[in-house]
Amino acid sequence: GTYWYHSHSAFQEQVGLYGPLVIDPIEPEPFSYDRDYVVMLSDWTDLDPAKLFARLKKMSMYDNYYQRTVGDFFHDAKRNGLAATIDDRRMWGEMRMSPTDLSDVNANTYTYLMNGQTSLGNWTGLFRSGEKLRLRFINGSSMTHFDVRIPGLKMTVVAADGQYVHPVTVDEFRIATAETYDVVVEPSGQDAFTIFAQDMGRTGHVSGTLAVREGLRAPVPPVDSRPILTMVDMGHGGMGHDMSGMKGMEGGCGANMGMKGMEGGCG
Ligand SMILES: [Cu+2]
Repeated sequence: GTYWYHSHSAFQEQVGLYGPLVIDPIEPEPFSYDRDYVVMLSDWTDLDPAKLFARLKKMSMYDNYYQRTVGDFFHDAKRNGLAATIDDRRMWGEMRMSPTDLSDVNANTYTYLMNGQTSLGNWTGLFRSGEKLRLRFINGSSMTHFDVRIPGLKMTVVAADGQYVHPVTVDEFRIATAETYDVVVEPSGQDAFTIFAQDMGRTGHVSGTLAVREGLRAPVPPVDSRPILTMVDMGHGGMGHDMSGMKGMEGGCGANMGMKGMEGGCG
């Protein structure tokens, strides 16, 4: 299956001490493919990671360029009522959190990489039309959750974290830090397809290409509009803390935002 290794010493992982591990199975696999590629996503910065960490300790919202403003307050008050808006601001204030805080460090600091290349570097995996490709996605980032899609192609997820899963066909998947997903795709009808990975907070992306030869590109979509967190995402769905409520919240988190990182807070 698809795995990876990384250092747990100091900040060595942030500076690139990691790599993919592919373990060939003894038994035949329950799916077939003609070629496979590792697609490893990561978040790079030229900053000394110790300095980055120190900055986070002093000002955790340094990278959050979308803090809510007084204008947002009046807009929300008009839409939701003054009392509800004050209540909302009080709840966030008491948690000392922000509904626009989706990741502490984002593309305002990081450059996202695909197999060590920027979008300009355009990592390319070759295929012949009609071939089945197995893409071994690995999130080797330090703290970035990516939403991944290949416009024009369905992806069939066949393994997660190195374990086979009942195949599920999707247009997009979210991959949290350290997770791996193996997907099978069958590119045809076009010479090039873009592999597009945008961060969960929609501050940036990295792209690569599946193509019939080197040097091709397909259109790269714009980054989607950014989400705003709600109390449900924070595990405060107003359902109390009984078990039935907790169950509902897990669903709410997954379905609403797909916030993998928040599941701990929900369940
Ligand atoms: Cu680890």
